[in-house]
Amino acid sequence: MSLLDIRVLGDPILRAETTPVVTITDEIRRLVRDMFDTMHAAKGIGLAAPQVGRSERLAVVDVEDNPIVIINPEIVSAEGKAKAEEGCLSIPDIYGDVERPANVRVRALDIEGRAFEVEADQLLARCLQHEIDHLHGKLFIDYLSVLKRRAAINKWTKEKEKYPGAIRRLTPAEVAEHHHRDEEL
Ligand code: K1U
Ligand code: ZN
Repeated sequence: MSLLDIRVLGDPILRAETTPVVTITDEIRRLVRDMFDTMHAAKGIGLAAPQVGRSERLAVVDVEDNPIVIINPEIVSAEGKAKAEEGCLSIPDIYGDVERPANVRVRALDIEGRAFEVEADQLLARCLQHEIDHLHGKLFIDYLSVLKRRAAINKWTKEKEKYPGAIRRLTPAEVAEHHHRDEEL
């Protein structure tokens, strides 16, 4: 098991389009496992490939102990509107209210390459949309009003000094807590 470094705002990979996955290789399966481990260690509910420096179109989510891998995901329908606070593992300590469709249906491939659909509301709907945005180079701060976005970016100007090279390496405490949890399971 490996914990991966997380790329933070400023790394151009977070703004790039991803490439669809054509073949689910052993290497992709290992990447997915490492992404779940990294997401759990960082206490996130989602993680997209660009956040760990990869350009494949895939992400993992885990809301209320329901781990889901989405490969080449697409939103096939979206309804309603809901506003709630979001954070991002690639913009630590910055938060903002984002309005998004309240309900979505997402079509994707699972880790075996089988097509499936998931219908989601509440936090899962928000998380799926946040992760699919990452796969198209979009970040939650892009939805903020001009003033709130400017405030978030100003705060980030100071925060980013903690992440030389735009890399967030999980702290020894985060890694140790993760290993401890792993042993208990
Ligand atoms: O992609 C990411 O950066 C992960 C991000 C996903 C996300 C959080 C909140 C709303 C939508 C999507 C996070 O997991 S940040 C951690 C966090 O803010 C959170 C953790 C548990 C519950 C709710 C939020
Ligand atoms: Zn994010």
